[in-house]
Amino acid sequence: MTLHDKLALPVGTTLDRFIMRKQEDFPYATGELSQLLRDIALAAKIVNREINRSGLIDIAGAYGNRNVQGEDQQKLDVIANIRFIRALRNGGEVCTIVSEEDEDMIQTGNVQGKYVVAIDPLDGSSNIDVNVSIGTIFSVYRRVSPTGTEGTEQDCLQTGTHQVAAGYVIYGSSTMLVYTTGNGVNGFTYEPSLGEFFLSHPHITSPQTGAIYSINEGLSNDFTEGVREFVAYCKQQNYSARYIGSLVADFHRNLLKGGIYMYPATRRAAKGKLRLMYECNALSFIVEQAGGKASNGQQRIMELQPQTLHERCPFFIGSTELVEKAEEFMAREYAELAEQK
Ligand code: P6P
Repeated sequence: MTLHDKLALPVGTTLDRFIMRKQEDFPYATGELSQLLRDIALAAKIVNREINRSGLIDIAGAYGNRNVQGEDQQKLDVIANIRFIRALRNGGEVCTIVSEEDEDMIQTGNVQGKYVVAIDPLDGSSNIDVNVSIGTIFSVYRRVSPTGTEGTEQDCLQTGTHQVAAGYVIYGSSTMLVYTTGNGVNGFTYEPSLGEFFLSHPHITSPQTGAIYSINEGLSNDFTEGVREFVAYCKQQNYSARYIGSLVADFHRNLLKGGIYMYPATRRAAKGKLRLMYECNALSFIVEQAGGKASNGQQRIMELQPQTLHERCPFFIGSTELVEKAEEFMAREYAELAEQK
């Protein structure tokens, strides 16, 4: 490389340019999904700025309401929800949104919009005040109802296999957007001085196995025997216990390094804590595209048929060999459950 070349190293591929180049991966691509992804990236840049300032302006802390999940809303939950809904509404491509922060479907008014988005605008927000990484998680579906009308529950309650795109934003030591449109997984790192996401992690693939397990062991007394036995197996293997309490942060680390994240059913949460529509399906699409696996302990997450917008499911996601080992430990209890039916 000549001195001249060294003087002005290329800054890399922006998200916009990457999306446009990949657009030809889509049959009959008319640019609407590309526009939708840009709308999400715009909202992510705005939310990133507000998260980074939250200690300086009065937007940290509790909002004073409880969301449909019965969880205390943080001010930034509300702000992030507004930002993503507004960006998707203004972008015009999305007819209906399912958000963790809203009990009912949100009609954007874009009745010609071909897409539906399910989103957790800010997951792990209880960690905001202690400066732990948090994230946004999103899924994109093509509507099944005719354009020209409002989106329907049928548009929203599709299995994860029908996702046309999914991704997450991690607001951490750096802010990254990681997404898939079914042609592999790519990661983009935000450069705030330029206001752009740049391709930093092309073609992300997840190790087939790993030595990290992520689960809230404080709930161990509530775990089923199979989960307890798998956790004991991880300890026998001298795996590292890593649990941040922020799904996107735990998932992102395990995606890159190999490992398994688990939020099983417990006595208090018979179907687990995490939501199928806007947490489990999105991350399952990502992990499968990266060579990993995601199940509820017995079934592929993306084949679960949602019955309600905010339903929860037990969640085991990460390196294929670790998820399959966990499923082996749980097989006996699932067989016993099947016999009882
Ligand atoms: P627990 C955050 O509330 C969240 O939804 C995930 O981000 C996180 O992994 C999990 O819940 C933590 O739950 O019960 O271990 O505090």
